[in-house]
Amino acid sequence: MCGICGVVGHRPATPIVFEGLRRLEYRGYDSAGIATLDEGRIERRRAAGKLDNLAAVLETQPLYGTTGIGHTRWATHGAPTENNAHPHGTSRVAIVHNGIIENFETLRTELEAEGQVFETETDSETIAQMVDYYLAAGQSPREAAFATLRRLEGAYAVAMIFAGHEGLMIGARHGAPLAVGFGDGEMFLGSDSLALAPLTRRIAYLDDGDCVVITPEKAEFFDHTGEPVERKIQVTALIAGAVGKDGYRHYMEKELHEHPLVIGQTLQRMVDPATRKVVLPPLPCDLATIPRGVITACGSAYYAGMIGRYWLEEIARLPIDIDVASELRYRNPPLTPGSLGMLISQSGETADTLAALRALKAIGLPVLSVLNAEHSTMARESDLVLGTVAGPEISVASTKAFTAQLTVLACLTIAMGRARGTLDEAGEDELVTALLDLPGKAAEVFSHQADIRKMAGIVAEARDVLYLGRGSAYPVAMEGALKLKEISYIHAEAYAAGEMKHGPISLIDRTVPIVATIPSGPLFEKTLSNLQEAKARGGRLLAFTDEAGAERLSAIAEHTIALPEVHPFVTPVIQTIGVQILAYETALLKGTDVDQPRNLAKSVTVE
Ligand code: HGA
Repeated sequence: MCGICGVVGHRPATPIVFEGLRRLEYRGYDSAGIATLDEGRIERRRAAGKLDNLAAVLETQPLYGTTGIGHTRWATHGAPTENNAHPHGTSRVAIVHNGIIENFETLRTELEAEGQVFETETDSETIAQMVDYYLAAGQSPREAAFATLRRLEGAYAVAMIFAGHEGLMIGARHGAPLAVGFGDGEMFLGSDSLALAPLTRRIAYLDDGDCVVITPEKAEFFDHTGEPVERKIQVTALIAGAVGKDGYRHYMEKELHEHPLVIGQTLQRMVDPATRKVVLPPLPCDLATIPRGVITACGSAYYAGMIGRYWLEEIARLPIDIDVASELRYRNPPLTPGSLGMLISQSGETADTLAALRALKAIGLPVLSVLNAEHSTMARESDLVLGTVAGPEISVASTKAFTAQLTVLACLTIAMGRARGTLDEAGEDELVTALLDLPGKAAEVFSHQADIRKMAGIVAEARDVLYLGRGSAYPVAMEGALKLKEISYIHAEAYAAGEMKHGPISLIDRTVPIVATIPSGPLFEKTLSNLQEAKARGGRLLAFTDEAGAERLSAIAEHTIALPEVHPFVTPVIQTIGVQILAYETALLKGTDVDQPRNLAKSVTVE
């Protein structure tokens, strides 16, 4: 959340920073702004709303100079207005900030008492005012920045430029990501490698607590004690072309169509084609003997984790504790020593999941993370990373990362079952075959898109929608409801199908459609009975099933989608694609901003 981009060099800074912000806009789009040094003077342009508004401002009031910083905001403190937009600054300094300064009220009171005049409602402005205060007292930019950073509590990635100091930029990170890009006579700062992708492939990531002093020729890194340190330059494989829409109307549409590809790529990494065995890298624990697993994640990744729990418990007989990352550590659960911590995150930067990772490590659990961003903070702090190979996911609503996470969790389950003796060779072969069939079956789901669009016609008219599922189809229902809420702004709730009669059944009437995720298999009959109960009360049923379940469902449901027949193990993957397409089609009918829904941002780097 919140994107930061900066450059010091020899070319005009504004277009470079602006294009960097374009690639970071998925992280926040409440407002945007850029500051440059124009003949040594700080100049700022800011605008509320999306980057296009800033572009319009820059058109009439261009910004000159070769040193610049920019920001896309997802507001935490202060309304999303132009006045609260970053960069914040004075005549001496301009800063951009991602994170939350938790002691900002104390610092603000202190600075106001010293005569500093604040202009915004944000926590972030405290950083600018404190640096300004130290500069006014005669300190150098480096001294003022370091002195300020020592006073900050909370989380930050920050970039600063200083009046009269062309070619100087100072960055720092504590709990929020920041990367330095190395160019030819120019250097860059960015929230992630995506921001820097077309500018350079040579990137160094700041460690937590690091500070970096950047000039066009070099970057000097300092650790949290202020000691100079080296940070390795990595050559990233990411190319700019990977982040286009490829002719699709939205990134979400493109990413939905990438489901088969990313499942296939992820399997390629985890399954040996010669032996058809799942091969994991060396693990931080012995899978055969771990007593329990703890899964934690946020949002869609949490639902992927719930499906993982069904698999790990049923197939590998591993008891699983699971909770959302923002709650896990507050419960202070008495975790069994020797358990394996398992985290799931697309960005690897989600603040709540990162905090949970640290909490699990602090009590001595080994941590395995299922991550899409392999250069992320979580990747660095985990004992083992299983990569999801989904490529950049730009749409704020996650789609392909989810099925890639499921693919990894399915492979982990197989490896775990083998190690624990709950899955014999034939069983492993059957499940691996089911996985290898998945990319083709996932592609077949799109042949139902027109029918799902008809279903969306009903959903788009509703104010409230219920999603129902049993077993591993229950978290799929949760994912469907979340996706619908996120991008169509229609209220949706998911219930375990058997729970409906314990409360939500009172909601049912003609105006509340019920979306059921009901694959054929052992739970089919019981789920069908729950749907009959809803039907008997006037509920309009919309069902995602498969060819074997379609006939019975079409007798009671208004729309039935017969998704491709797959092994029961992998039905959640196929069903997920169905409910995600439903959310997308509904959002199209509602005319919402599919890729950048209101109030949201991807990569939630604040708690
Ligand atoms: N607290 C700052 C930055 C917000 C942020 O990083 N969001 O992810 C603000 O509200 O501007």
